[in-house]
Order: sequence, then C-alpha cells, then structure tokens
Amino acid sequence: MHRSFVALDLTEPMRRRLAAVARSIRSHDPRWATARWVPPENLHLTIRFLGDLAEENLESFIRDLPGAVGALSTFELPLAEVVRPIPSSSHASMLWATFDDPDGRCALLANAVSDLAATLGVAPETRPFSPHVTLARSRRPIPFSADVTGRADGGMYTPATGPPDSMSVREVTVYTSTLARAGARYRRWASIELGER
Ligand code: 2AM
Repeated sequence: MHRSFVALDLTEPMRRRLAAVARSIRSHDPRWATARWVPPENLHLTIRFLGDLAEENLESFIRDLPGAVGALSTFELPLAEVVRPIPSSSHASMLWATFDDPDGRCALLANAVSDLAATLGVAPETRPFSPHVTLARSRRPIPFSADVTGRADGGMYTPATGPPDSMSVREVTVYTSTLARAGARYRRWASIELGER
C-alpha cells in the first residue's frame, strides 16, 4: 500500500520566502523551536489526500489524471497569510501559510481530483478545501504571537527582487509518503500539466 496524495509544488521564490519565514520564527520564538518543521524541500500545497492505495489503484489513478485535470487551465494563487496559527493563536498545533483562490480554480482542481479519487473508492473529504502549506506541526498546542510574523517576514528581500505574493500553478503532482522517525519522505510518481490559459 502507498500513502498517497496530490499536491502543488511551490515555485522556488515562494519556497524560499516560506522557508525564510520558518527559519526566522524558529530563531525568534523559542517555544516554536522544537516543533516539527517541514524541511524546505518538502513544503507543498495538498490538493487531495488519498490515503493508502494499492499500487495498481495508484497507477490507474495516475493514468486517468490527465483526462480529469488536463482541460483545467493554469492559474495564479495569491498568498493570503504568510503564517496562520491553526486552530488559534493561543493554542496552535500547526502553522500554515494560506492562499486565496479568487476565481475558484484551485477548488475546481481539487474537485476534479476528488471526483477521480471517488472512482477508486477513496472516501470523500470531510473538511472544506482551504489551500494552505503546512509549515510546522506540534503535538502539544503552543501559543503563537502575531508580531513574530512581522519580524519573520521582514527585511529578507531587496526592493528589486521583492517577496513573491503569488505563485503560478502549472501542474499537479502525485506523491507517496513514507513516515519515518526523521520525518516524512516523499516520492514523486507523476506530474500532470494543466492546460494553457
Ligand atoms: P496538511 O498539510 O493539511 O497537514 C501529506 O501527508 C499531506 O497530506 C499533508 O501535507 C497533509 O496535509 C495531508 N494529509 C495527511 N493526512 C491527512 C488526512 N488524514 N486527511 C487529510 N489530509 C491529510
């Protein structure tokens, strides 16, 4: 069985921005230093978690994915909150970067992937889709102070480069993950390009 999910890779500028914010929070806030931080190379935006799939089901899903999403066009995903404590700032068990989905294209993509997953018997998602990148997880809730975000996200870019406030989405990727003591290890199985706009 393969623990599988479909995700968006971050653009390199967005990955650098979020990784820099994560580094900075760790160094400014000792309470968060011991949380489980996602390594920069593993940062991703989950479109749909599929759970455990037999290899033949995973292969069939990958075969059918271009037909399910290839007609959807590429889109821009604007960053909403660079750090959002979940579920609340007083008891955060995760830190997310959140994205807006102004024209609903990301939700459309998630629905198309979910419809295909349903044909393999994957149970429907119970949580509403909310595009985010998980930066850190903690087993016990930790308070998160919003002023750390300002300090964490400031001063890392020259005006010429500017921090990226949005990322282009051109493809979706199917991953499997193996949970290990040192953290999750992801294996990329296939990337499917979206259609040109
Ligand atoms: P998260 O970022 O919201 O935590 C790979 O494990 C990805 O699949 C994670 O990034 C995680 O999304 C998502 N995921 C893991 N377990 C899940 C579950 N039981 N239900 C929904 N999504 C899950």
